[in-house]
Amino acid sequence: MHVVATAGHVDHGKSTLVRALTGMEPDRWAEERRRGMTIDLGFAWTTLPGGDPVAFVDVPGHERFVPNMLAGVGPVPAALVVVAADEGWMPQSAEHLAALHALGVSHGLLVVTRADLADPGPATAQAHARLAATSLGAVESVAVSAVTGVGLPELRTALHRLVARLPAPDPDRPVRLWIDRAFTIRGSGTVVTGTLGGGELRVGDQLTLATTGEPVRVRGLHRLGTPAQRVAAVARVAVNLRGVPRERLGRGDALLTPDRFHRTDLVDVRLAGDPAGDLPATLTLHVGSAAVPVRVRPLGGDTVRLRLARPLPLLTGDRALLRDPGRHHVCGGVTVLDVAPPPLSRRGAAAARAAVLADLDGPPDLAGELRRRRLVRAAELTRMGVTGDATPVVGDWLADPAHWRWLGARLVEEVAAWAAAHPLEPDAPTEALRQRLDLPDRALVEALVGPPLTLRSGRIGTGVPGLPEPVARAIDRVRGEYAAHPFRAPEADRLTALGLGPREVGAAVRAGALLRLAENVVLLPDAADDAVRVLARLPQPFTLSAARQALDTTRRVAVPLLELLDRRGVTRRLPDDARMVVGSG
Ligand SMILES: Nc1nc2c(ncn2[C@@H]2O[C@H](COP(=O)(O)OP(=O)(O)OP(=O)(O)O)[C@@H](O)[C@H]2O)c(=O)[nH]1
Ligand SMILES: [Mg+2]
Repeated sequence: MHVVATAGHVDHGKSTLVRALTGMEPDRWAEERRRGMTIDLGFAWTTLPGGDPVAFVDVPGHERFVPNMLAGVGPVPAALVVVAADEGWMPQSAEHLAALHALGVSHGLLVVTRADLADPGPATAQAHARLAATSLGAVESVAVSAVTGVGLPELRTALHRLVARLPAPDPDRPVRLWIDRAFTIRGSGTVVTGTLGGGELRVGDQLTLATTGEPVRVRGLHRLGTPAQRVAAVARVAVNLRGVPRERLGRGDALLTPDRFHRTDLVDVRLAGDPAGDLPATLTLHVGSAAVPVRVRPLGGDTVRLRLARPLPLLTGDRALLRDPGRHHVCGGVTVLDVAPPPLSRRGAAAARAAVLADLDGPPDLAGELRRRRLVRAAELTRMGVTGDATPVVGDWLADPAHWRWLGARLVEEVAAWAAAHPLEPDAPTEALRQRLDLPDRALVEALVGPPLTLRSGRIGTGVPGLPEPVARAIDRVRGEYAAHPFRAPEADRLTALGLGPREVGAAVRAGALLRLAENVVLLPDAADDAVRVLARLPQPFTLSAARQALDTTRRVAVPLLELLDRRGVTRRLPDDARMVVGSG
């Protein structure tokens, strides 16, 4: 299916044309038929000569209803620009064309209607010149009369050629169905309609409502008035929703593939045409079927920052338009450059930001996005509309390669700085390093560890932790003094006299220079293995007293030492409290 919108001044014959092409009534409301004027969007469809179905979104031409017109054309890729032969180019001909141009619509036809009332030549020439200067460019034109039927067969074949030129939709794109109507059908519940531009919908799909973020389920689908299990883009589609009352949704909301969109109320955009300086401070942003008031902050050049009155599910590269509702003036199109821009707090930040944005052109580019964001979760980039292949550094974190190398070097510096400030505890806690490097996740710090750094029980240090000189010297004295009685633990007083207070002893234990058996009971590190060799020579099993004598030590040392050996599994304690050596430690 293809979807084409109408455009053109009030009373120029848009609805009459759609009626003549489809045999369907686009003006749905009694008030529209009474006043002979379209107020809201109308929908009708037919089959083209090639067999392709085409659906029309018929828009109102009256200047009061331009917002309705914009909601209709927003998601539609092609337009029929309608001009009456007897009236020629008129104000809303110009405003509608400006809107199509702002949205970048590049496929269309010029239809000069009411050709039975006047020579279509002058209106055709006039309109052709206007269209040529826009995104539509040089389009085919057809003169028609709905009264005599002249030109309608030619229009059908021109439509066939037009839709054949439309780009193929991407079936893998996430769904973002901008809602243009919401109503209730008795027995079915809430139904919404819209133009599906990409992806596909299936009965049973779970989707997210853009405005509230709440989940909804597809209960049924209709395509051109017929029930369907699945509807692929491009299509006009009606979606029967489960789990949401009619009052909670309306035009401007959207149905989204869950977790694939970033709802944002702050975007940086590039303006097409008008320089930023001339824009009023408040405008209305039209995108899809949504219209949201925005505050405009010029950044510099052709870039501005928009603060939206409510968040929208926007993607990098989206086209939208800015309109001044007071002056009935389409100010121009915008291309979304960044849906999650950094705050501008410092002086001069706006100009710096404009310089960054100057290099962007809308279509998202992964390497560039990583360079600017430096560190970002893959899922977050996807939600911004940036896709591509990159290998995460850890989890789903993606990093700019140059930034990652810089962080690695910074980590080595920070670890060295920590060691210098904490000589007794030279390994730095990962959390402290995370804060120093201002990283969002501790896993990133751990992922940065590589030679010369090592990760040991939640701390990061270089190689084997060294001991400060005075502590190392004191340990050497202990070694000398206790060589003859390796199992006689030095008393606390003696340690203090050697310069080994509780902090120094702690550092030596962490560095593996002392073995702690209990509070205030330390031995040299090889004592445990030596003890096993001595005990293995005793008749098995042996008592605590026999062990104490063989090791030439006191109960203060023997009890915790044997418990340590039990824990290591080299001795086993028997029910009568005797022990035996069961292996060699
Ligand atoms: N003679 C003649 N009259 C036409 C033709 N097409 C439309 N009209 C008349 O022009 C008037 C306006 O037609 P509509 O189709 O309602 O115009 P519209 O562009 O849909 O108007 P809005 O939706 O209000 O913007 C109606 O009275 C139509 O009967 C035509 O080809 N020939
Ligand atoms: Mg109409």
